[in-house]
Order: sequence, then structure tokens, then C-alpha cells
Amino acid sequence: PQTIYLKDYTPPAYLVDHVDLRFVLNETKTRVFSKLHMRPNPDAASEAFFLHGEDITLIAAKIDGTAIDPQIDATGLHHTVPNAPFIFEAEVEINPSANTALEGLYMSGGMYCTQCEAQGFRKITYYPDRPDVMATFTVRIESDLPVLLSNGNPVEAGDGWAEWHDPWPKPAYLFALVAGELVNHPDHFTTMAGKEVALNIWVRPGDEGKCAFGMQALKQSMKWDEDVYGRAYDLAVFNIVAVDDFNMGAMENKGLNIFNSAAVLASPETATDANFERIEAIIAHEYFHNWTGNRITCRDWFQLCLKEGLTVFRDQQFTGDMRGAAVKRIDDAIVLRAHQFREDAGPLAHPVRPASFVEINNFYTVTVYEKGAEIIGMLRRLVGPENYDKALDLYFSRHDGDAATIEDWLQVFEDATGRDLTQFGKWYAQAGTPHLSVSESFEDGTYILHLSQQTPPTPGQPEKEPLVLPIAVGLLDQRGTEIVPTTLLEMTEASQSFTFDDLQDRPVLSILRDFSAPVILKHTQSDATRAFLLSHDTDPFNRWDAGRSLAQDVLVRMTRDQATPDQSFLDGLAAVLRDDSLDPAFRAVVLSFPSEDDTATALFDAGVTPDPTAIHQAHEALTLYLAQHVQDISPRIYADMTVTGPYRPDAADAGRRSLGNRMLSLMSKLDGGKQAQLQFAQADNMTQSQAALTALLKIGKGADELAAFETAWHADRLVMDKWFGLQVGCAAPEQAAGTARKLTAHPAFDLKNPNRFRAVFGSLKANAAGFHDPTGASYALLADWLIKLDALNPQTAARISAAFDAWKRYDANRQTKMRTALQRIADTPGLSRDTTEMVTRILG
Ligand code: B3K
Ligand code: ZN
Repeated sequence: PQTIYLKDYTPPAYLVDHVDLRFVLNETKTRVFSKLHMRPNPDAASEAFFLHGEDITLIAAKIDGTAIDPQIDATGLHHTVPNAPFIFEAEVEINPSANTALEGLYMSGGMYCTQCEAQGFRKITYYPDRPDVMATFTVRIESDLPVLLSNGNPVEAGDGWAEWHDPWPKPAYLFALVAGELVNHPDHFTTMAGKEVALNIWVRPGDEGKCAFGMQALKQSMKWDEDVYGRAYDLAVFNIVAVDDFNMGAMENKGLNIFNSAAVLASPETATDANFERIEAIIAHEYFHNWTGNRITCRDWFQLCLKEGLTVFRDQQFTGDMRGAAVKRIDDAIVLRAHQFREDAGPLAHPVRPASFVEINNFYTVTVYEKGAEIIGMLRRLVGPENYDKALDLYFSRHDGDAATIEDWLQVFEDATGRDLTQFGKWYAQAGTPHLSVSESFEDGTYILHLSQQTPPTPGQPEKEPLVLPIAVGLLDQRGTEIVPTTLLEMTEASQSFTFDDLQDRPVLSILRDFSAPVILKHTQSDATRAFLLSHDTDPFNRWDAGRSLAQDVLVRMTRDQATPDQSFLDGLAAVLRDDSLDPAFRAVVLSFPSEDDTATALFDAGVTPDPTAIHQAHEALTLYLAQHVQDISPRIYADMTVTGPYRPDAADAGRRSLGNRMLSLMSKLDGGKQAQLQFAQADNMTQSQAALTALLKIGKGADELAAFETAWHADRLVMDKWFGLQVGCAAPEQAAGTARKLTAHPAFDLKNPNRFRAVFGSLKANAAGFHDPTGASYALLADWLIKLDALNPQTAARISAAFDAWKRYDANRQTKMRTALQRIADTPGLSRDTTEMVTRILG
């Protein structure tokens, strides 16, 4: 397969000013009529005329009304065209029911829907399918189905047809079409400019009762973007459609967002607190793309982080404002460290702006999204919130309507603030996570902080340069009083020292407050100092992180030496638990341990080959020690956290349930599951039933509850995804592969539904000891099913193949078995470009 390079970018040879599309929908033979108003690009480097097109049958084509016989190959259409504006017309046939890749136009549960990002439009008709070609679209849909939707504003509709017009020029990846027997949850919003916007969430009949929360989140997002970024909505309607078969969470098509039903549908009975929070964030994310992605899009796919990093940063700010900034920052750091640091440290490491790719769909990664968002956060810290707002205003005014680049983005900040961002820009090009080493000295009232940064090599990038690191520090005195409040140090060199004068005594350092830069801190602080910070730090992130780092060390020691945890560590946790002045959500997150995979990383970083079986035993042991240590107070806290009244998915109630359910999981280690059975029987919402069922499955019980759950929910696809996932995720290590295999034979297992596939195999990967069972049963099972899935849906198969990315960390037995599984996938005849690229990179 061909590798595409950023350095080879050339402007398009022809531009499209306007597109007329007509769809005559049919499940197996849909006709698409297109009329492209084109002209030569004055800035073009070549005159060659090429339109992308894949898996489509050309029926007829014309230029300026005259039939042509263009040259067609597997990637598109070539012809010679006039050196002046012209009209290209085509009629093509496509087969939506045969489209199991879920890219282009496809069927899901009887409805037609589309997914065009990144390169799906070329499966709909011949077109310059690249984001720097932007056009206005008029779309006519002909079908007997009652609801016919596309981008923009409705123009006219009649019996069996509807017409839409999108006045905002857009790239083809933002095109969307939906047709089906759908019902809507309507509402409306008045913009700050006084314009009325009709809002709809469209769902299959029966799902109407699961839309209210998503609608509320949409209205909150619209308001927030006006208040915080000054950005108002720009069409008369905003439609959201829920689709069961979807490769990702959702898609920001202009005026017609299409959502995985798991990312929009929720009711108290069927969705957990975590589901509600995720839905709120995804609704916001897709809505925010209207400005950061749609009004200003990307010049080419290498610039993906321009829209994704910024939009993730915006949705993180939104969630922080809605639900509390401290816990949100902790949650984001947990995800970044667990997934992005892991990606950055392995064979799949790539810069936030990659320099090359084979299949762009393989680069919708935690690095592009989450590290991309961290870069924006660092920029905001460095220039300050007011300058950030100024730069964003300039970005929107200067680049509205553009397909922009990272250079454009940085230029805006340079122009708005006068700051030179040359070195800062390296964050976009250099892969890998910087390690920040810290040492301290104190003499005669002067405290010196010595910092040095070093980034380990990554594939294709052996040498690394120092980056600009914004490092927020504070100093405390021995009694816990803050003597130097949060100060931002700007590190630019490989090694640098920072001096603080006129101190009475040696201070206690609180560094990287609020996780001010995405780096790995190499700092040996004693257990006593960390325990001190856990109880005294004024920065909530570092307070949590001190406890986290202690817990990580305890888990590493317990894994290596089967040691017992220090009493002082358990006392520290119990003190946080008892402290009723602390937010329950914060207490819950302090009381939860690093994951088994985090411990594997910590061991690997310490030069020890991780043994997932031993890690699992250590985690189980620590949980039992903690359960015993707090058993005198856990029933009281569990009872205190009871939420009365109707279920509300807000942060306050969710935080109480989160702490209560942490207690439940500890209590069930000692009471044989009595309390969990009671909670399961009495639960009137999914958060409480799922937590109870999880607690039971984790102690090897819950068979009756599992059966009752299936009986109650067999008709609800989203709840059944939980049923599939929990069994695999909570299985004992030696039973995980067998459980997953058994579930693939269940009548409700559906290879064509990505949510169901992820429920089983995403959970198998997440069950670290089960996935790494030394027999290799899970590796082989996953390989078998990835091979089957790849033939139908390359994008999802490729994404899940990343489960094998850390194979080189493990012992010879596991390495051999993982390499064999990867090689078997790689050797499969006809393997997709997507999965081929992934397994090739993973094998290295
Ligand atoms: N932009 C889409 C992702 C499209 C993925 C294509 N493989 C969702 C989002 O980031 O908002
Ligand atoms: Zn996005």
C-alpha cells in the first residue's frame, strides 16, 4: 500500500463552487446523480483532472452537457477538461446494503445513513474527496421513507422527496444523508443574535424516551459556546440522528450530526452516570466542531489535530464548567497516562501531526485527540486566558471559511500575543512523552529546583529536542501552609534551574500542578512527603496524584515481593475516606487504584518484565487489605451516600453514587456479596444495578443476577452491550477467553455491530490478566475474530488490533504468542489496508 506524506501536499488542481446531488434511494441499487460546478484552481501545480471514486459503478458522465467516456481505475476517474469553468455530471450506482464497512452510504436497522470522514464520500460518487475542496451543497432525496434529512436548511419537501440546501461551503467529509422511519424529540434554541433554531434528535420508534438528556446537553453546549467562545449557531435547524451501527462515537456533519446510539440515548433505567457524562461530552464535542472543524476545517488530513485537539480541549473545558474542573482534570489525566502515554511509548507512537500515513482512519488516535488537546491547554497556560481569548477571536475572524493548517493556528497566537512559538511548535512534530527529572536543593533560605527533560526515541525519530514545558509549581511549609502559590515556570532547555529566595525553612514541593504539561515526572519524593501532600496540598490534582503515586508504588512492591501494604498508606486512604468535607467524587477517585495495566507500565519503566497474573493478584490483595482496613466505616459511608428522590445524572449525585459503589465493591470482598445482591434487587437505575452486578461478578458470584439482567433487557441493544461486556471484563483471568468465546456463540452476538464487537473484545483487552493469560487463549481468540471482522469492517478491526501494541513489554512466552497472533493476522490473504498498516507497525 502507498504511503502518503505531509511534505508532498499540493493544492487541488480543480475547485468545486457548488454541488447538486440527487439520491434515488434503494437498498441494493441506489442511484446518485451529481452536478459539480468546477473551475481550474489558479494556485494549482498541475492540470491533471482526477476525481476520487471507490466501490461505485459509473452509469454515465458528462462535461458541459456532452457525454464523456472517462478512464476509471480502482481509486477514481481521469479525464481531460476545459481550461475554464465547467460542469461535471455523473450518474452512479451504489449498494448500501452490501456496505458493512459503515463508510459511505450504508443501512443500519432499516435506515439509510452516511459516514464520510475521512474518505467515505468517494464511495458515494466521484468527487475531489479532500478537505481543501469546499463547496455549497444542494441535495434532493427521493424515497418512500417518511424522514429524509441532509445538511443545511430544508428547502422543500413533497410526497416521496425532500430537498436541502447548505449555504456554508464545506468539504465532502462533512456531507450527510439520513432516511428512515424515525421519530423526533423536538426543541428549539434562540441564539445570542436572536435567531430561532429548530433542534431535533431523531431516533427509531421506541427510543423517544431516551432523548431528553441529549437535548438538554445540546442546548447547554450551544449556550456555552456563545458565552465562552462567542460562537453562535449558523443554520435554522440542527439535527442529531441516533444510529445503532457506527464505527466511532459520533460525527459532526454540518447541521446533521450522526451519533452512535450509545453516545446519545440515555434513560435512568438504561444508562449509567458514566454514560450520561460521556453523552454530554460527545454532544458538546460534535456541536463545538461546527466552528472548530466545519466553519474552519483542515487543509489536509495531516492537520487533523487542528480540529480534533482544539475541539477536545473545548469539550474538556465545557465538562469542567458543568461538573467541576478538578475531578475532570483528574479523569482526563488518567485517560492520557493510561492510553496516550502507552501509545507514545510503543510501536504506534506518532506525532500529534503525523508526517505520513497509509490509512488516515488509523490516525484518529489518543495522540491526535488527547495529546492534541493537551497542547492547546499548554498554549493557554503559557499565554494566559485573556491572550488565549484574543488569539481565538483572531483565529475565527481570520480563518472563517478556510481549510487551515497548524502553521496558521500558531501564527494567530504569535500575532495576537507577540510571542515566538517556533520552539513550542515542536510539540506537533515530535512523538514520545518527555520525562521530567526533578531534584531540589536548599541552603541559606534559597531553594533551587533543578529540572531536566529527556524524551526517549520513538519509531523513526531517534533524536529528540527539548520542548517548551509549562510547569506549574507551588511550595508549602512543613505545616501545610502555602508559602509560594502556584507559579508557572517555563522550561525551554534540556536542563534548567529555578530559584526561590527568602524562605525560612526547606519547603515541600508541589510540582506539575493541575497536570500543567503532559510529561512523565521522575521525582523521588519519600512516602512521608507524598502522604503529606495527599493530606495538605492546596492543588486538588496534586493532592490526588500524591495518593496515586503512593498507591502505584505499593502495587509495584506487592507485585514484586508479595509485600503487604504499609499501614500508613492505608491510614492515609482511610483519612481521605473519612473526611466528609471532601467532595464524594474526589474521595471516590482517590480511593480507586491505578489499573493493572498502569502497574504493568510502572514495572516495565522500572526495568522489570511485568507478569499480568502476579499484578492481578497484587491488585486483588490490595483491595482486600483496604476492604479490611476500612470495614468499620464502609457501611456508614455506603449508607451516607444513598441518594434519595428521582434519579438525576448531575455531578453531585453521580459523585455520591460513585463513592457509595466504591464502598460496595470493598464491602462485597468481605460479605460474600450480600449488600450487592440487595442493591441489585432494589436498584431503580442502571448505575446502581451495574455497580452491584460488577461487584458480584468480581467475587465470582452473580449468576442469577446476570440471568435476570438478560431477561429484563434482552430487547435493549445498548443495555445488552453492558451484559456482554461485564461478563468478559469481570471474568477471572483463566476464564476470560472462554467467556468471550462462549459469548461469540450467543444468538445476540453480531459481528456487524461494532458496539457488540467492542463489548466483547474491548472488554477482553481491558481485562489485563485475562487478555494476557499465559496459555495465549485470548490472543488467539482475538486474532481469529479480528480476521473475521476485517473482511467486513476494516476500520473497527484495525482499531481493535491496537490491543497488541505493548507485546514487547512481556516475557518470552507471551511475546511469542502475541507475535504469532499478529503474524497470523498479517498473513491473512486480502487483509485490508487499515489492518495491514496497524499490524505491520505493531510488529515493527
Ligand atoms: N470527526 C469524527 C471522527 C471521524 C472518524 C473517521 N474515522 C468524530 C469526532 O472526532 O468528532
Ligand atoms: Zn472530533
